Amino acid sequence: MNKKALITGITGQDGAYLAEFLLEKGYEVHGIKRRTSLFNTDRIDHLYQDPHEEDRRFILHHGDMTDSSSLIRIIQRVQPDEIYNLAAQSHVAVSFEEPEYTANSDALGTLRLLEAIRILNLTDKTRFYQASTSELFGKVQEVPQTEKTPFYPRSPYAVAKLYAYWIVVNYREAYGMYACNGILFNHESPIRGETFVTRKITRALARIVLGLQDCLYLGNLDAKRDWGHAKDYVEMQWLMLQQDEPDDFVIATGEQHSVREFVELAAKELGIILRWEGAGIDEVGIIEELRPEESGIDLKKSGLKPGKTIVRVDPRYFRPTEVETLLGNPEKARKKLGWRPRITFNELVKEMVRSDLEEARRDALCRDKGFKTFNHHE
Ligand code: NDP
Ligand code: GDR
Repeated sequence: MNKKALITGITGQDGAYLAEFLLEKGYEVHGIKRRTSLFNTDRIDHLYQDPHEEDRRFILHHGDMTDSSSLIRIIQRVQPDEIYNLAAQSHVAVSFEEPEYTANSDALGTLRLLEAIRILNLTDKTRFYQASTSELFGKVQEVPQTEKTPFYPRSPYAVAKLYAYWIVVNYREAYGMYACNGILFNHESPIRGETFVTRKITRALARIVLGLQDCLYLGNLDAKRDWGHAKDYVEMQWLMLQQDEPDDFVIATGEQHSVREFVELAAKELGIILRWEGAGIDEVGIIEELRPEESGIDLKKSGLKPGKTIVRVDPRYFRPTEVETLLGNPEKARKKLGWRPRITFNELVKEMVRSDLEEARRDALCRDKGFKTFNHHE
């Protein structure tokens, strides 16, 4: 019998990579997607199996983290060996605009899943993974951060995730459930949501190079993060559920870069050497030099020239309370789980840039053939 996994948030970045990973391991993978007015399954369309196919191993169910009845019904039907709770309103800046919804889906949503396991008498069968976050550390109390570093959340998102973290610990202790928190630091990929800073940068710079966009507007350029690759991190989510005892783990690379450095590296990948001028909200990124021979990209058609400003600061992207710096220490995961990330920061940036350049090329082709293309600035 194949093991059965249920993934909430299967349409998201991690959900897509995890589904792929578990299918390769031979699992029967069930996913919860919410109802949307347009299709939202782009990231998992390549895994889709027609409901009429026999021996399907990839099955989607309609449900929502804010709706207990749907969660109980799905868990009852699937009887999963493992639940991966990845669903969340996951955007920190948006959580300041939708704090109540964020708490409902991210905090209470986690409780609803744990209660469903209990109500359905699955506490001995179903193992539970919670997508916890480095945002719990917020205003950091210690560098680098470990499983023992005190939490100090700095956004409605992080506060909601703090509740989720502790309710997982509580259900583990109270009911003996196999439930774990993966305290994951930022992880990115070519399928990262377009409004997170890394993807916003690689997408905008690729579009600038093809003349589809004029400028990249960013918030806090000094923010520092420990960025890894999502592909490496989903393996870890699975590993945590394969141990003798449940435990919580920090997952990080142990390396830190600023938003400014990310921009510089992504630009360099496209053959653009940037220099920075000004300070604070007046700081701008200007083209210092074009090096098409290094990137292999023909920059003649781009109309870009040294001296042109292509990055500006826009205070609308500042957050009411910011997390300035995060750096994880993944030593426990390394020792106990034998895990270490394989993909380097440079490789990550390169892969994201190349992928967004492909996407921009498709848009440029449409434009050149007279079709309309749209860009969302967020
Ligand atoms: P994404 O934003 O890419 O995906 C979030 C998923 O949750 C999507 O499938 C989304 O559906 C779904 N979702 C949101 N609200 C609901 C709801 N009310 N009911 C059902 N589904 C819902 O996030 P990531 O894949 O990047 O992250 C996965 C998890 O890990 C999240 O919980 C995030 O908070 C956490 N995390 C992420 C880190 C990162 O760097 N990526 C680091 C640490 C933690 P839809 O597609 O319809 O929007
Ligand atoms: P984060 O990721 O808040 O760390 O949460 P994000 O990429 O949104 O921001 C990282 C840092 O970059 C700064 N920043 C900007 N951010 C965005 N989105 N847009 C901008 O224009 C911009 N300019 C500067 C931010 O202020 C911040 O300091 C992510 C999410 O995946 C969470 O779900 C997850 O829990 C954490 O990572 C770990």
